Amino acid sequence: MKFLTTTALALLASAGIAGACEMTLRSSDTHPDGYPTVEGVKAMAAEVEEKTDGRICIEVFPSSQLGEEKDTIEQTQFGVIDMVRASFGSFNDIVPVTQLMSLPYLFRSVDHMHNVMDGPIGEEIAAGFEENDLIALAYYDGGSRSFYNSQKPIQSIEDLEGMKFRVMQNDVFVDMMSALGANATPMPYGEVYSSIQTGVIDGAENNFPSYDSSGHAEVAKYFTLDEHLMVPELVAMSKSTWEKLSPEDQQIIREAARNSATVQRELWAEQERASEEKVVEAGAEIIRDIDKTPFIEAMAPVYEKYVTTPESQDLVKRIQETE
Ligand code: GTR
Repeated sequence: MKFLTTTALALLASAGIAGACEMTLRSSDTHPDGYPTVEGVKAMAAEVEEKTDGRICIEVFPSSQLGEEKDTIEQTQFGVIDMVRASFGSFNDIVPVTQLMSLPYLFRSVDHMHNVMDGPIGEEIAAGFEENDLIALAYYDGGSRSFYNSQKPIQSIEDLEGMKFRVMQNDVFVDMMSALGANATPMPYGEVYSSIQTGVIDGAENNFPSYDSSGHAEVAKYFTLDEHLMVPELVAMSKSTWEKLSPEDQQIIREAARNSATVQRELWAEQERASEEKVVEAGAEIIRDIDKTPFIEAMAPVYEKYVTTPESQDLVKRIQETE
């Protein structure tokens, strides 16, 4: 130490300060590194780090390293984890309004979903998260979800009769399967591959990027493009972490999260195409051009069960009326 001059010491100290994170926020994602949601939060992290001169760092833990989605949401509520990126479907038991937002065939297209989520309805829904100790920071794209299975090409609802499909762990999706005459097996994402492989279930449902990156395409090659669900995805922060931040830092984080949604949505569009191509090359059979009308009509009992109060009826109507 005695060989270092005071100037050198001062330089070292300032380098240390500039490079050191005063606060490191841990963010969870079920998807692997490189997946659009993981890269979206990394883009957010880069902006936050830059705008806070390295004071606030966000570390993304991919591939369910911090736990399965539902568990990590609860941990985020309690402030054990600072952030989580997850599908609205996994928030159903915690934030009631996400049940309505997870109704089958609620959104007509991805553009429709973006218009709803980026407008006043998106703000309203954010308030529902805050009541449950979560701060909604950005809505990400999850495309549309369709059925895939290991047994046979599904062309119609009749083909689903009696088959067993994994769904996310929520009642809306269980009821959706019953309405289609199939059996729902709710389970965490990480258990789906082996459950299909060992025949515990016949298949599952998801978008092309998940079907591809999870390896499900290897064990369930029949993919029916029925697009029964378009479920928004969310980057949320623990309210207890949020309250530790200064209003200025909150603003930086909000802005960076919003900007990251643009990055994520672009990456998403590319990944959807790339994954579709990849699974087809690897031997998946995509059943297109099916008649969706019977699928849409079959959902009537699900809407009857969940859209019961005047408030929920009004919300669904406003969503349907959004361009
Ligand atoms: C994916 C979604 C994940 C997770 C998963 C699942 O499409 O991005 O957040 O919800 O589906 O089915 O569990």
